[in-house]
Amino acid sequence: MEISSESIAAGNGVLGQRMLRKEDPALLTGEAIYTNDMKVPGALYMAVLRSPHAHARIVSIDTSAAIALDGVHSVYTGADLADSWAAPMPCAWPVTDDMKNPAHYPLAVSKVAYVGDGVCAVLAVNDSIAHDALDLINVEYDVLPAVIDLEKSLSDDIVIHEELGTNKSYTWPLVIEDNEGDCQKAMDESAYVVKERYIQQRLIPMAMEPRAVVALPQPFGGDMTLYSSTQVPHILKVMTALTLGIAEHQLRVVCPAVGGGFGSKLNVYAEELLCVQLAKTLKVPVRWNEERSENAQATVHGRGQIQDIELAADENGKITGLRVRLIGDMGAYLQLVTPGVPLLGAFLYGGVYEIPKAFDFSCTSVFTTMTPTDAYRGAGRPEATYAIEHAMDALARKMNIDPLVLRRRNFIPKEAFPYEAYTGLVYDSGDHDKAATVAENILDYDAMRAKQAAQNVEGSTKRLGIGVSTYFEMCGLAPSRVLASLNYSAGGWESATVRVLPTSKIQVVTGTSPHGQGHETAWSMIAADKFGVDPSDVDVLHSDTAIAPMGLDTYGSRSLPVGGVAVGLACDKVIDKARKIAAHQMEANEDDLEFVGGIFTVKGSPDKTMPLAAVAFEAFTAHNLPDGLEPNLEMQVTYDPPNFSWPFGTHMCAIEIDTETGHVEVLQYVAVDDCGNKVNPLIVDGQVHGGVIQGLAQALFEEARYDDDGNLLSSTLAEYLVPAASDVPPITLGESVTPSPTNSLGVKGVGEAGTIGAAPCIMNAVVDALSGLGVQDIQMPASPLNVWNAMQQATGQQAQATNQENNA
Ligand code: MCN
Repeated sequence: MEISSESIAAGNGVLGQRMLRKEDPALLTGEAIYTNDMKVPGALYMAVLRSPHAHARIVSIDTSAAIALDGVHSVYTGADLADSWAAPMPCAWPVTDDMKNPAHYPLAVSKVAYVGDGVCAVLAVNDSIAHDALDLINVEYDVLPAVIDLEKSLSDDIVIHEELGTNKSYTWPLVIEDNEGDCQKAMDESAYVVKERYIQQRLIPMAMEPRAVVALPQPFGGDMTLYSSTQVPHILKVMTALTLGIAEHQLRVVCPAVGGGFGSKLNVYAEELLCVQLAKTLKVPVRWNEERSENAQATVHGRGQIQDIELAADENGKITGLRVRLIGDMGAYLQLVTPGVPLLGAFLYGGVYEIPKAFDFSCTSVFTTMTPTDAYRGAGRPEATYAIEHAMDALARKMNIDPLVLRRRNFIPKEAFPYEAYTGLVYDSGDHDKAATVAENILDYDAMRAKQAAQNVEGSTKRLGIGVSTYFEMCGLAPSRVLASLNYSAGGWESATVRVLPTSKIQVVTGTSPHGQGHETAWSMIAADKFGVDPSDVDVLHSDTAIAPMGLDTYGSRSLPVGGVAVGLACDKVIDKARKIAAHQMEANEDDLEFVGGIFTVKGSPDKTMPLAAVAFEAFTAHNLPDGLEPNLEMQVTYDPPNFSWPFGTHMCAIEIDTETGHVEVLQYVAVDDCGNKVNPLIVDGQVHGGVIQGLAQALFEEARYDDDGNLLSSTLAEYLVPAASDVPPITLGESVTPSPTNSLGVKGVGEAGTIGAAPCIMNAVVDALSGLGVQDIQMPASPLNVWNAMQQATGQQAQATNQENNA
């Protein structure tokens, strides 16, 4: 550890130190055990036959040749298992009372609805035999037309789930009180109105580790342990128990090391349910490991929205009204939180600006014959931020003013916080001008604009673009009662248990489930800071429902502002109890005790001391405790925050476009992400770097492409371009710290911040570089082809306009 014990003993604390992550040596040296590394004697290997058609009826299935293959144990169709499920696969977010949700089972029974839909499960003695057997299964399909286009889907010409009678799942309006239709008035009467359509292309999350499952029936008791590469062991346990109709206390879910998820492992998947069900029936372990192309088809996708946005402003550019109409692409079925994703963005279309109640939002979501969509880093919030920030740039162009100047005219001022927004939500704190100023100074904004003016002259083949984006993020995904008002089925609390062991080492048990975020380090630092010990003296236990029975897991950048705060509060409770024991032992009044650097001292009597280690041992032996006090130093806290956590920030970048190839090069990237107090700035920096690259990936590289027949054209890493190390630009991080006033650590989440700011920042720069050539907008990703086409189209239109002028 880089922090000296002298410094800790002096009460200097460890919070805010750039400590290396404890978990990394095992991850980096290959010692960490991932689900697929587990050795499980006697396990059967599962492989899933997937539909090659986007939309088809299953006419017949012949499994005889597969069953006859040496090493195959058994083959199951959807019909074979139809009676195994107590309930369909879960969707935990029925956003409206009339939402349409087709019954969805782990294997399709009569119809498939996307390429990759599971049709049969093979169990064999090893993985390769299981996969070989898939080729021997003969399925006769009656192929139906695919539904790929969201607007065509809404017309219901081809209904995917006939029992629903429509492809529309729901329409959800954000109802603003006292609004009285002001939005239309603003559109009719304001000096400026921009009306834009943006497409949020589908993205494939591509976690480094694809999914993997081991279901292990325990001998004697009949209980089951499910090992899964998931972000949500607790939610998975409850949902698996409900779907299979088994007793929850007889199921234990464990996540070994998990190689990333980015939201895609916040789910309950068919393969998890199949493995548990088959292991339970056969009383042998059943395991499954996802292949990379299978991951592209069978793990949820992200984004997938059409956004129509109208932004009205007065003659000074002050926003007067905002209207948003979304069409959300749900894919073939509703997964765990599919319908709720657009709602998470609904509250953020106003960005960091003073928006009047002249706001009108609704989202209509439709089924298509593509892989289901669900949460992907940011989940609704990057989409919303993209729309408002890209529209702000369109407005600035229309007004012919600098986009940063326009933003500043609309910022919610620092003095206005806590600020009740047009949506009724209260933003707890913010200082947008500061974040923008820090970014502006790092980029040297004015000098960059001057450089741009000199460079982007007629005939220049390297055009400079400057991008700006700002954001507010609603994260933490709590409090529970607000989630209830959105029809979300779970709460937003988190649980922590802290115990000081007899030898004074500390154990923290958390309900969060890290999969790359470094909670072992960060939670150790929180406890070490509270107890005045070295973080290496703290052990963090997580991701096993037998050890951490209560929890709501990791997503929505909730772990620190909810779970980490719970850890801090549990430490406080333990210290309160230790204080009683120390006071009793030292025959002092507990109010007269100070606790600094792990030692209780009687105020004014520096010789009268008792270290935490001695208190812990007294608590353990329980020979001389105050009357009525229970032995041991262990406390539990379940924390439900009073508000969401509201990080914010400004991103800026400079890019250069080669007009002869359409290639975009990011020259410089600046991110100022204010996440309140930082537990570990090194982890925060890493989270922002990763997040920025994911936003940049949406802007420049990634797209899940389908053909008209519903075939996924980008199911390998050769076709689905994730950025390589050489694509990563220099990133400079600027400092802004505005502590959250709503939690005891003053922290806000940061896990998604980078992603939220980055895509609009890059795309604003791309359009900025080319607007002088007449380019109005470019569809993401701004690949060389899309950029080149946009330039050709704009140049063509300009030439046509000049011809028309000349002819007139
Ligand atoms: N942190 C801090 N100080 C702050 C804020 C955060 O030190 N003020 C630290 C926390 O202590 C924690 C980390 O930053 O170690 C992230 O904390 P938080 O913002 O609470 O986010 P979560 O831990 O809940 O992580 C979820 C978030 C999400 S939603 C996605 S998606 C995501 C992400 O984190 N997926 C990731 N980061 C990822 N990082 C990796 N490596 N892999 C993923 O799949």
